[in-house]
Amino acid sequence: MRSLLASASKRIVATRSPFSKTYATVSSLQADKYKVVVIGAGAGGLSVASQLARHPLFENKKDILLVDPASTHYYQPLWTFVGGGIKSFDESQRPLSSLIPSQADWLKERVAKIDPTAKKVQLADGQAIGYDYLVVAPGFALDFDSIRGLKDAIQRTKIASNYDKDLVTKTAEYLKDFRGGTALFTQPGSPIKCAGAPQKIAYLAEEIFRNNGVRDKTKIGFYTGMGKIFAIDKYARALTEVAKSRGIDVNLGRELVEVKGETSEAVFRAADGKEEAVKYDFLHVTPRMKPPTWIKESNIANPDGYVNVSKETTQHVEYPEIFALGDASSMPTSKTAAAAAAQSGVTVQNIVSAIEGKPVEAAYQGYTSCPLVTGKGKLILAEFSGYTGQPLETLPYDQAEESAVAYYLTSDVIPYIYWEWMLKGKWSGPAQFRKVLNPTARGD
Ligand code: UQ1
Repeated sequence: MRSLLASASKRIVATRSPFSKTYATVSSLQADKYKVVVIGAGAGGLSVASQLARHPLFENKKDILLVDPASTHYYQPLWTFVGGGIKSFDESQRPLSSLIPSQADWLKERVAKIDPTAKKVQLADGQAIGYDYLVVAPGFALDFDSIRGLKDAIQRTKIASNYDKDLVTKTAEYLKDFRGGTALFTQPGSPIKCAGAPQKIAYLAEEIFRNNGVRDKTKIGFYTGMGKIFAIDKYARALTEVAKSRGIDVNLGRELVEVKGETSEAVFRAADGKEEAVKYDFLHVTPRMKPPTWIKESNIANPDGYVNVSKETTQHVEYPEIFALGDASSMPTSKTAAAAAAQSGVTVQNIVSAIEGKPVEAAYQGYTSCPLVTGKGKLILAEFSGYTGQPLETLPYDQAEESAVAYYLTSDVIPYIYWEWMLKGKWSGPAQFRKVLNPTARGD
């Protein structure tokens, strides 16, 4: 025990000093065990940690530990606007140190594995930290490597991706400089975060090409491995119309499997295994995504590698002290920050109930939202339950219609809600607003 404590105190953590507005960069861990350990300081993890930190149960003590090796937190929903040349990349990032709640410690370290029986998180540096409750929210890893030839082709040809912090600014640059030819936009056939984003950038690109006078020299193709343009029929119908009216050629059931940099060709595979090569001058890639492999290695995964939780309570099906939310969780809904927000409220309520010895019964109903930008000042605000497939719209109009109000809500109001409310533990989705603005919508 002594040696464990001694080694724990040697670990480097960044923690905020309660006595000043600046952030101490290095301090020591308070303990080798925390009441709640949260893995991942993304939208879901930070939101849960901040809500717990505001709860009286955690008043005046440091009993929450966030574990994340990142130095920077990104508001990834902004990256569509960054790639479209509408917002600066800088607006999407903040130092993670500035977002850690003062009631929590932050361990800037990678997780190697969890031992759910011993209730310990093994860290990449070989050390371990104990927990009473564990929140698993590490998000998705991008799998660019599963596309053959992509790495080489990125060096030789104009390829970008709004899903990557380094490639998103390339999207803006290449679209601005595009002088005609073929622009292709891809989406894989497996779950990704923000499943609308691969087509949003096609709409923004089409508008940029028109404004730059090169649209009539340009062919635009959207290729998706999915069988539909969008999972929910109501929005799929509206988006199919948008794509048609903008002259975007939509190809369903076609997944990007290879890029040939030497000949500037993208190779798409159909469900029957047939492959087709298409020449491109610009290629926007959405890679496959997967939960971190240590989830499987820790025996807390479902067969697909996601943390195996109840889709209602967010509690692990086998280990009641483990909860999970966000992209790496098994909850079968569309993976978005809006979903993580709704899941965070339920997770916090249930952890508090568990600590207090009460039944864990708060239930997530699958709420998620996808703000589908269709141009500057135009947006289809999809809001629905991924569990029922039914719309759950907050605003008092038909949200399948392109709207300027929904655009400015998404470009300017929701980022404020995210930084100032969600990450500070004061937002778990728009359900309260919906009750007032659209009382006949039901669901969460
Ligand atoms: C939302 O709550 C949320 O999380 C902060 C988002 O993530 C960025 C969203 O995109 C949306 C649309 C919501 C829902 C909020 C409203 C006001 C409809």
